[in-house]
Amino acid sequence: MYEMKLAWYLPTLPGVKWSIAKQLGVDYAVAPLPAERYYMKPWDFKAMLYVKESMAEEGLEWEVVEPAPPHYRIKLGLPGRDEEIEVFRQVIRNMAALDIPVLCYNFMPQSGWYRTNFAVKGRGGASVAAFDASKVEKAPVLTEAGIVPDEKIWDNWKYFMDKVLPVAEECRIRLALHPDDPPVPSLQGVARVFRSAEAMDRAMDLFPSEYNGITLCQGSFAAMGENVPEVIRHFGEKGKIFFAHFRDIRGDIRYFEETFHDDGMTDMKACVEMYKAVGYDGPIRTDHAPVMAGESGDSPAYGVLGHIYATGYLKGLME
Ligand code: CS2
Ligand code: MN
Repeated sequence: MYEMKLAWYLPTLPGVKWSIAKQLGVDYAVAPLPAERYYMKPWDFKAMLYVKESMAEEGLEWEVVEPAPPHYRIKLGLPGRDEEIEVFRQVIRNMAALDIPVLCYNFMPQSGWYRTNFAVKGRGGASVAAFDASKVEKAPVLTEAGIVPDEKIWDNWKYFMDKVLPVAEECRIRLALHPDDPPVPSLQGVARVFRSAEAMDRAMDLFPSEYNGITLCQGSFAAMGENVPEVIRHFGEKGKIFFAHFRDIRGDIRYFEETFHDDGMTDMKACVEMYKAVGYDGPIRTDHAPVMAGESGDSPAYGVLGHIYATGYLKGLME
């Protein structure tokens, strides 16, 4: 079978999802830093250690830290960003000590990934997440950040990379920049710059380093209107894919809905063939799936049944 590292996005403590992942034949874990416990911060070495060890006990290899440590001030360039950067540097050093090779981060200010509706009905009535630009554009006021132009976000990212990339290089940890989702020019006046393949290329060119790479989020690139297999070729040929998000949508940047992984507008078979063609052998996880019949909707895009289905579909394509 093709050698990409099939992973699941998992919580940091043992439970049903860990067991289901193993029952699917998934051996790699993508996980956030653990919740604060007693006197341990999420980025404390001891906290990351018990997650790594507990997962290993269950036959799961913690391969990717996602999402990244707190970065609200970093993204907006606010006072206190240096303290947030220091936490990033500590997490990277901890990752090196724990043999966790990839850090997936994004630079989406203020909201991270964003949708205008989590109750849209997809195939068979499954609940899917949707983005309708016309709805969020109705916002009556700007946010507390005011107008933040592209250049300011680029400057903030460069400031962050100047201080974090050297530590990643020293520790041999791969920084995998996730494109903006949705890849709109701005949300309520705050720019989103990683909204095109060209912008992701610019990010790679600004810091030419074998530890500066991307998360190839197929759904985000699809929303950009990019040809996803070609994007995989483009970044894969340069060895810049550090992590892959397997998901799909229908629509465009004005309006899109998330779909089952076999029911979107992307040629998913061509994507998997392209990962193989460029020799990508890093981690890949199923990203955002519909919430299916009988499931509660309290963790949008992250139910279990849709990810089980997507994992089987991806495994079939890999085989
Ligand atoms: C997602 C991420 O938007 C996306 O494409 O991959 O935003 C991911 O769901 C979150 O960052 C997980 O914390
Ligand atoms: Mn993604």
